[in-house]
Amino acid sequence: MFRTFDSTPQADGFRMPAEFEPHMGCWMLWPERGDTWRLGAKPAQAAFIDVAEAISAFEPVTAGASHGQWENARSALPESVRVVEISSDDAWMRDVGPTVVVDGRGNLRGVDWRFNAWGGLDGGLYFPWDRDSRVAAKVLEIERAGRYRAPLVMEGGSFHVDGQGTLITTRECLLNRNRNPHLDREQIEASLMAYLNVQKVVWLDKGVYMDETDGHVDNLCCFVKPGEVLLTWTEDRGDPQYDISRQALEILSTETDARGRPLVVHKIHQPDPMVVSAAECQGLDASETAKPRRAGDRLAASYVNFYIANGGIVMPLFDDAHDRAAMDLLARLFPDRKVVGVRSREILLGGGNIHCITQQIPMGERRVR
Ligand code: KQY
Repeated sequence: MFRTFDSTPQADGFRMPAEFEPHMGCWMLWPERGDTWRLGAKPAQAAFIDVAEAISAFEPVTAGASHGQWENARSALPESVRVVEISSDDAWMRDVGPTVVVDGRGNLRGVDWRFNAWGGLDGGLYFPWDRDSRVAAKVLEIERAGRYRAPLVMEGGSFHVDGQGTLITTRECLLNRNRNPHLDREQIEASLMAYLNVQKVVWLDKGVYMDETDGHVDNLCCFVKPGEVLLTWTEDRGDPQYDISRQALEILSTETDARGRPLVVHKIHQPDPMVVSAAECQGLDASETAKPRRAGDRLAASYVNFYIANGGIVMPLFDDAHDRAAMDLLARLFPDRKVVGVRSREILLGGGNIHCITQQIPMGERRVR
């Protein structure tokens, strides 16, 4: 195994780049569990293929698949996608993969967070999660990158950085008693600063309504460039999302970033509220160890859950009346990138979206350290 460092990225001069900085590539996992993905995961696999294909037009994509699914994944994914055998408990690479940090000399290392399936036995989404817990180390091994073992229980979807010292997250997730109950806010901030080399943490309150991750910020709000954020929004005051987005807007409008800049906030209107259908629930395998799905449950649909690739944006589409405006807005906010939409309801049914199933490896040449 490549070296695991006892120090921290901050002490060693490494930082997490923003997602909009250049990438070496992108990692994904292949979906297969029948209690997350309906109909034996076939519809989800089709959506993951669409995402992998879209991203691989911009940067190299690697997908991890289990021993039992490797041949199927290899034959189903485009040739441009490298498929390696990695076992996992599900397919959320954003959350189980490493957070890769860089120094100023082209060196890459990865942060391996502690993972407890979004809350462990206190509201977590499935049990066990031991295979997920080893995914980050395996990715770093294949990438020939050294590893930091971070002391925090958290997931890659629970924060975004601007690459210039600012991190955004939510209290609902990072201060949840089911993640790091022995740490207070200051101690969690200190760990974020040490492992991501940020200087300022902006705390939003809650994530998207009914988001089962305990409010991951990657479904609510992201940086589009330093000093500018994009926030999911609704004009419907009767929708529970209204107060959540309104409150986030108030915080973002009064905050400054690590460099003292006020934040410019762009709003992106959410798709119309959507729920799980009875037929979709019936397609799931019965399970006593995963979160049950019920017909009529609201889905945490958001256009913010997109992936920023080299020269591209791969964004979720929902066959919704707001799809067009969302695409146009992203094209305006990212004028140097091509915006590609992928119909992603099958990913949403599993509880996340395109950002949640992807993890970027930032640019760097010198990995064996
Ligand atoms: O939001 C994410 N980053 C992951 C969603 C996980 C949902 C598990 N059912």
